[in-house]
Amino acid sequence: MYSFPDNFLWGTATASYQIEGAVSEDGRGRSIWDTFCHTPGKVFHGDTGDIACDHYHLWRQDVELMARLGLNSYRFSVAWPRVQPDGAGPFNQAGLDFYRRLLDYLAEHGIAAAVTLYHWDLPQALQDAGGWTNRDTAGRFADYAQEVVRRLGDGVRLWTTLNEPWVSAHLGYGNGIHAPGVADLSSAYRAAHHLLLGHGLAARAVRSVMAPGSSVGITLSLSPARPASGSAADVEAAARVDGYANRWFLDPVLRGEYPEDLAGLLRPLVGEDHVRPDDLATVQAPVDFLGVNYYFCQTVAAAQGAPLPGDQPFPDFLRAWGRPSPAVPVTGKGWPIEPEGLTQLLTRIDTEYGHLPLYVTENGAAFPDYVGPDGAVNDPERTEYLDRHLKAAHDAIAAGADLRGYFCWSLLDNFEWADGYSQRFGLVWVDFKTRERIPKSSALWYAGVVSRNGLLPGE
Ligand code: IFM
Repeated sequence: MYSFPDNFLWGTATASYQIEGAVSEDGRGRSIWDTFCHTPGKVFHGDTGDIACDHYHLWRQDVELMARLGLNSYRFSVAWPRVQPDGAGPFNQAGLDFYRRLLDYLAEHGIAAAVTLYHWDLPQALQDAGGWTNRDTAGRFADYAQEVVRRLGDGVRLWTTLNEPWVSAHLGYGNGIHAPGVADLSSAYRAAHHLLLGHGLAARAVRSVMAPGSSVGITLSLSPARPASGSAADVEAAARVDGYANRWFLDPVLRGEYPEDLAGLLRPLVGEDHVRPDDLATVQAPVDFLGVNYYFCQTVAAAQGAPLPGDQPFPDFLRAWGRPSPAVPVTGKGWPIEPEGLTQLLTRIDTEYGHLPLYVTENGAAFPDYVGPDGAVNDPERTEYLDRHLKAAHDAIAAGADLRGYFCWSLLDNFEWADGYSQRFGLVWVDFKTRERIPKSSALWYAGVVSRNGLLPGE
C-alpha cells in the first residue's frame, strides 16, 4: 500500500474563467480573457468562457459532486473582475457573495478551501493601463488580495497569491498565445518582475489579515529541464532552460535573488530599469508553502546546426530547442508523460530550497474522452496517468519532501485557454451544450484512492 501522510489534502483544482461563465452577471467587470476570446483568431474554434461550465449557477451541484467523491479539499480561484470590476476602487458585493456562498457550502460538506487570488483573469481596465508591464498593477493586486481575504477570510485553508506567473508573463506578454496577446521579450520580463513583486506585496498584505489556521503561498508551474545528450552544449542549454522555466521564479520567491546566469544573458536584452533596489526583498516575503504545478519535463538540445524533426525553439536568447522525449507516450495535448519528473522536482525543491511544506496544486492530463453507448465515460489513460504520478509523489515523500496535498487538474472539463474546449482535463465530463456532468471512470478510481488515503500496490 502506498499510504499518504495523515491529514493529506486530496482535491481537484479549477480556475474562475475556465468554469464560471456568467461573464456579464451581477456586476462582474471585463477581464483580459473576455477581450482576447472575442478577438477573432485568438482561441481555437472561436470558443469563449462566456458560459464555460456555468459553474456560477451550478456551483451547488459541483460541491455536492465533490462530496460524493469523498474529496476533502477544493482549489478554485477568485475572479478579480467579479469582485473588483475595474481592478481598483469599489468592490462588488454580489461577486463577493458568490464566493461566500461557495465557501460556506464547501465547509458544510467538510471540504477545505484552497483559494487562488489570481489565475490570469486580469481586469481589462488594468490592462488598458499596461497590465502587468505597469508596476502599479503589483500594488493594485496586493490591495485587491488583502480586501478579498479580509472579506472572505473565514474558512480558507490555503491562500495562493498567483497561479503560474511564468505562464502569465511568457504566454501573455512574451509570445502572445494567451491574453493580453503581447509578443515582446522585454514586456515578458517586466511582467514577470511585476507579478513577482505583486506576489510579495500580496503575501504580506494577506498575512496581516488572514484568519488563524490559514496559510499563504504561491503556485509555480515547474518543469525539470534535462539535456537531450551528455554533450557539454546540451548540458549548458538545459541549464539555461532551467533558469528560464524554474529558477527565475523559485530563486526570487525563496532566496530573494534572480539567478545570475540568466540575468547576465537578459541584461543587454531587456535592461533592469524595472527592478528597484528593495524589490527582491519584497518578493521574498515569507511563504507558508509552495504550490507546484507539474505536467511534463523539458528535453533540451543546444540550438546549433539543423533542428531535428519535432524540435521546438525556446526564445532566441536561450539558444535551445525543446526536443520530443524519445519513446514516451504523450497526452491528448501532446505533453510527454513522465511521472519521475514529479519526484525529481519535489525532491529538488526540498533539498535546494529548504524543507518547506509543498502541495501539488495541479497535475493531470487531457485525453480525447467520449461518452460511450452506455452513457459512461471510460478514461483508463487518465487513471493510469494519475496512478503513476501519485506513486511518483509518494516516492518524493519517502525521499523526505514535506508534501501535504495533491489537487488533480481538473474537477471538470473546462475552457482550456487558447485551446478552447478541445482539450478535456476533467475527472468529470461536461457536455458543453447541456452542461450535464458525468463523473468519468477516473473520478471513481480517484474516490477510492482518497477513501484509502493511498494506492494499492497493484493499482
Ligand atoms: O488549464 C491549465 C490551468 O489553467 C493552469 N495550469 C495548466 C492547466 C492545463 O493546461
